[in-house]
Amino acid sequence: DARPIRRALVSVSDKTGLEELGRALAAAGIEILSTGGSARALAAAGIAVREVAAHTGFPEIMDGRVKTLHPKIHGGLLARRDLPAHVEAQKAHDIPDIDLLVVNLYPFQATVAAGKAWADCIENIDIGGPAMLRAAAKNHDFVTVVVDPADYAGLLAELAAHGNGTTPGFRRRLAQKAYAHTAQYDGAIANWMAAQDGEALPESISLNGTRVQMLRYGENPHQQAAFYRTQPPRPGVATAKQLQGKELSYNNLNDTDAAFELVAEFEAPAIAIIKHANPCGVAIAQTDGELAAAYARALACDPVSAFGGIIALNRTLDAATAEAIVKLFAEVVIAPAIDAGARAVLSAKPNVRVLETGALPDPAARDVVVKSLAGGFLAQDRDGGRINTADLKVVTKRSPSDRELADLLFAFRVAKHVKSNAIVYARDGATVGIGAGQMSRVDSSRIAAWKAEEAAKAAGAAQSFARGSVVASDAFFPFADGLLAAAAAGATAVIQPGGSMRDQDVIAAADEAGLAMVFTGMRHFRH
Ligand code: 93A
Repeated sequence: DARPIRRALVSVSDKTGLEELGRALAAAGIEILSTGGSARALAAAGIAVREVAAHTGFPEIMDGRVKTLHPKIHGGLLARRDLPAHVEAQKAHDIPDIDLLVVNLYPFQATVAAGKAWADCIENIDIGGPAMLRAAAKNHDFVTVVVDPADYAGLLAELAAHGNGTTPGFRRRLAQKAYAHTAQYDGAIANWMAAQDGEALPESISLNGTRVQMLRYGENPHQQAAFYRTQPPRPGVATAKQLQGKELSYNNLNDTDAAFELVAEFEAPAIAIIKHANPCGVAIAQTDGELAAAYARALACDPVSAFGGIIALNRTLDAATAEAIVKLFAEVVIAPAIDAGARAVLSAKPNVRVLETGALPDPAARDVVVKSLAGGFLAQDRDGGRINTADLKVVTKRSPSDRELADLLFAFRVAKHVKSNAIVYARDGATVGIGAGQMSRVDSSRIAAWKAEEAAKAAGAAQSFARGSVVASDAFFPFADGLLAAAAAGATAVIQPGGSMRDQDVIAAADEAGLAMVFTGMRHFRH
């Protein structure tokens, strides 16, 4: 029950594949109608084509703003061939059928991405194209609609298989694609206009995603999942090139994103090991040449959990660091660049997924973060907050030493990427104990201290790694108990937002324990 195609309308901004398509349609005896530029391109290739203006008897006007917006076009796309009244109207007004519509739209998103002026962007809002796409898609019982040059080959195969016709299922799939495309196109326009007016979170917002791939399953095997890329994408997981390894899973992608956003926080060379979206070790180095050593220090924080982890770097991965990484099983390695030596090392472990991004996500870039909930979704600005020395307020009698200060800032940046309640012990630019995702802050403190002890045991060290460390808390200590647990574990300095009703009690306890403590004035909850 294929429907034969006798007349096509072709109107495309992206002329990719146009010549081959036109030639095949003409060879199949299909009459081609076309708009100015598309008609010229087809004619130049020696393909028989009739101008839409000749077909309608109405010229393109207003710089092309009105070229296909004509009843003879829309009637030809919308007429139900099975309704006598529609067929009568076609006869009365001389409206021939249009059986196939091939349209792609003015490049609005590309114009915005190129940083063009307001007027250019406005002029690149396509009106006639979406109108035709929506009309043809509505009438998919009779009309075939193609919006993506990637579908030309499939169209030609369908025509060849069905005597120059298309089948209902084929037309319906393409109709769905056309509506998804026009919705996305209008969403991009609306979001751009909101952004021009400085509204990060406008009255209504459109989530523009294009599917990159279907995933084997979601967070669990009984859940379906897919990976979508937004426009324009921030550099990161969505723009990465996979150099080797098995297909990425939902959890891989989620964890890899967390890992890469974390290392992007640091100006110094940094390496992080992530499990279940929480770091189990992070370290920074003085120079790029010390990345392998930094990896060893990150690993020492929690060598048990690190097995099967995700490893992210904010520098080019070199052979020495890759050698260290492949000694333990890693699920994913992500870095802005992977040098030839490192590639050779990694290729010996073909299961490891290796991603190269070319760039780091800008930690200060504005972006909207979305989380769905029953009946809607929450949207917020990305947490682009970054604490520097100048933001700190010393609240204890003792001020932190320079070494403590550097570790405090490091630990607080790590804590921003640990699920709340987050407690992070750090020493000499490496985490030594991390407590994540507990309902009580004091539990996170205890877990972090216990982890520091376990790590020390595993390394054969005489005393807990928390001895002589500093500690960061993502939110204020509501009572002195969490802070005292940290002091008992051996931390000498504390960084926390402050702002509790009992700040004075907590400060007094810190003074009594001889701790240095700084307030950031900024909280970093993460859920
Ligand atoms: O300016 S429009 O919104 N007005 C129209 O009537 C119209 N009809 C088709 N843009 C219109 N188009 C678009 O022109 C198509 O969607 C396509 O992107 C482009 C093709 O123009 P040309 O064939 O002249 O290169």
